[in-house]
Amino acid sequence: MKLLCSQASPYARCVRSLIHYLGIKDIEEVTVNPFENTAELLDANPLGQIPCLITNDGIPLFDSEVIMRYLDAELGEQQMFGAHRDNWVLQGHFSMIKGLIDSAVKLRQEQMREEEGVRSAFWTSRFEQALLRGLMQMEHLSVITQATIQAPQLALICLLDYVDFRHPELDWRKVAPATALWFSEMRNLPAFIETRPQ
Ligand SMILES: N[C@@H](CCC(=O)N[C@@H](CS)C(=O)NCC(=O)O)C(=O)O
Repeated sequence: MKLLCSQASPYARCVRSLIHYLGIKDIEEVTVNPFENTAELLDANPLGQIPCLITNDGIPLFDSEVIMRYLDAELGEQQMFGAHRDNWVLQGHFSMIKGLIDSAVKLRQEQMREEEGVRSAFWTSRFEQALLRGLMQMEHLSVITQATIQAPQLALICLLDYVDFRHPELDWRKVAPATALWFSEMRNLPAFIETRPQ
């Protein structure tokens, strides 16, 4: 199998961390810059987005959540999203964290606008506030007290590393000290050290 991905993408990092965490061996990671619109990426994913997994049967799979669910179901033990279809609390936590990754990426896109003048103070503040609200709520959720790693914990570590990497000015530790303490330990697990963006 082939994973079209990049080091910096937090969505690709979720998939790459899951691969390392589950000890999956037969996936070739191919670095792709989505903005170069390579034929390989556009043929597999007309959205032009990474990550995109091409299975051994040639089936292109995206987005990151679908790839994670596929790998967990086919090559894992259905441990990452829970074995029970009624595990809605976990699903809700995962959706929120995935939404926070969206906010962090949109904040980055806003900051990357070439001319300062076209950056929107409204959207910048809206994405920052969503991130801070979500992390404040995280303080009260079982995501940071559960001993095992499942999809929400894995995505949260990828989110927080990305926020520190791209948005060091965002003082999230002040509003989420328990999450910060949890993160300081979890981010050193091998699956996250091996996949951390430089
Ligand atoms: N919902 C998608 C989002 C993927 C995504 O936005 N990836 C970014 C890289 S971080 C990308 O490919 N951006 C290029 C674009 O949107 O045109 C997922 O979860 O995989």
